[in-house]
Amino acid sequence: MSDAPSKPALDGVETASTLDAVIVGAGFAGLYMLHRLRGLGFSARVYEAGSGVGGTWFWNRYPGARCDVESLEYSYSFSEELEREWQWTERYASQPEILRYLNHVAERFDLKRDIQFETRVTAAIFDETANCWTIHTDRGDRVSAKFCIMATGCLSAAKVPGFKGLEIFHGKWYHTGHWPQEGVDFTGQRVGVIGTGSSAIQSVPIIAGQASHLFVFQRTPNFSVPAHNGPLSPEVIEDWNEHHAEYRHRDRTSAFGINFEMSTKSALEVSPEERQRAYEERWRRGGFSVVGAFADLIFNKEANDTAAEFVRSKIRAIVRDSAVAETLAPRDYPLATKRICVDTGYYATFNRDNVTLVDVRVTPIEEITATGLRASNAEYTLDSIVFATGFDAMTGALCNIDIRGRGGAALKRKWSEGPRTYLGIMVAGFPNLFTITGPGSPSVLSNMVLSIEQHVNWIADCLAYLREHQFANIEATVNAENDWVAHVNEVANFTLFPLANSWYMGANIPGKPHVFMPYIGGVGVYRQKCDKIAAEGYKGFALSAPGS
Ligand code: FAD
Ligand code: N01
Repeated sequence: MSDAPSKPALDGVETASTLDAVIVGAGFAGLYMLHRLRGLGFSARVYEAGSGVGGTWFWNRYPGARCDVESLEYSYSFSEELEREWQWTERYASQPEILRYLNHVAERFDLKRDIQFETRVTAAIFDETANCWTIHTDRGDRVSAKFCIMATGCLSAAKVPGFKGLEIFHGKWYHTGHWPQEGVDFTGQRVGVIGTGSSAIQSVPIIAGQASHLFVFQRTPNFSVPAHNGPLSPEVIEDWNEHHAEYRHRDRTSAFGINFEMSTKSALEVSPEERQRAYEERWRRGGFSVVGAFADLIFNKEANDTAAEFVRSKIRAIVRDSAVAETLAPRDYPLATKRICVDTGYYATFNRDNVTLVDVRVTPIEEITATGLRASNAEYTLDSIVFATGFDAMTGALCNIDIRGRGGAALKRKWSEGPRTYLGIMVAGFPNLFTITGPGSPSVLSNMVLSIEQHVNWIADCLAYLREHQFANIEATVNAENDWVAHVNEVANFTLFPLANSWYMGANIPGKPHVFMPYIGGVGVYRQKCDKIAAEGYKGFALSAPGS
């Protein structure tokens, strides 16, 4: 395969070069993909819109940002040396620590020399005659590559709602997913946070500690469980160092890619006392563990109601004002069918005198004004507005690129009624285009670093296979794609997930089709399927020789 290097383009200058692969994005996925391809002797270049590596952890610098999968698990497992030399300090690492880690990885494996920063890929066009992808960037690059690998992230297309009047606001406004690198000090300010998803739930307690007054504008309350974050003890670290191979294997074969002890009992088969004990014990442990308290919580509404009521009772116990507690208590969707949040002091923040919860279901936001925000019943004077309003998840970053496959067909058009993929890795009609953690894979329903490693390894092995067997192209067949989409839906409909208006369903973006996008069959089961398909000579994919 070609190893011709090419120079980065200057503004407005076009370069034409042929690489084996272009990778878009330099987060966890893009970095490891580059490392694997290099190891196999492929030439590859990464284009990254940001000015540094890290992806999610480069952009989301809002106060309180940290992972909610435990640090020891939310990290790469591909290098034993890396595993041994990096020491996490907290149960849930903060954004700065994860960003330091990713910079360490980039430097340790000498990745930055093949990454072109501050360069956004605008189009990727499949040239059927030359049998390659042409990638266009906003800096004028035009590069051809045999393979195009999208590592663009599932939660990277930040969404600011189209409120009337934002352009006339005299104060400052921010989106949590595009936080200024220099940080923001809200000391003494009147601040409005719009949204109550994970980003808000992490940032609200900290902003409340700085602001003179904080208004939290809530449309839908979220279920949140305590993180019980803290320093990692020497015993925990020692245990991990000794047993991580075993723990990583356990995670890879599990349902969600994390140490998630799942009870085998139904919530409905035990006594109320036993149920309460189980929930209390999980609440004490913290993190996602409450969802594993019983085997049927994500399948059976009645069972789920018992867990949801338990969390509501905790909210009532923490929040002193009973009306505020009731407003914070979710009722209209089952627990965990929107991503459950993991917090440090979120509900207790509403006991502070300088914090006001505004229910925008009752009093909708009408417009942003020069001095703040007008809801239907009141005007709020604000110095700063924080949009914690989420992302055009899973498909947003891909559809923001003009991706054209065979016959000039646009991916965005193909996905206009919901994403269609085979395994979440490839799309029929788009040969040699790969999507890491794409829709139709476990992706956002899992420990994403683990799912990223699985996809990257599968793609790297696939490219090596094609080279070894002298195939030029790989493409998902329409039949395989149809069967996979049907399977993804069938499994989702077995659960309570489709009952929530969540971003998993595309429900947070006006006009986006309501389709459950990730695959909930479990990461262990999914991995087996992917491995079997590869072992059977890439069943469901059409492989073709050069020129055929
Ligand atoms: P990203 O990290 O999103 O990186 C994608 C990169 O692609 C970005 O840098 C972006 O700039 C770049 N890009 C996109 N489009 C283009 C383009 N057209 N041209 C050039 N560059 C482009 N997951 C977990 O499993 N556990 C957690 O605890 C967890 N915490 C999270 C906390 C926050 C605040 C958020 C937002 C997400 C969290 N996630 C978590 C999900 C997280 O996104 C993944 O875990 C992981 O970081 C994704 O890595 P990635 O490389 O696939 O994508
Ligand atoms: O975004 P979200 P997020 N008017 O979409 C509200 C990961 N993550 O950035 O629910 C008023 O969850 C919206 O209301 P509603 C994690 O996977 C992880 O918080 O649509 N409100 C909702 O309350 C997470 O799930 C961590 O009714 C509006 C909020 O904004 C994902 O990223 C931390 C509105 C958006 O919540 C996204 O989380 C952060 C409008 N017009 C993120 N539009 C960890 O803890 C939207 N909202 C690891």
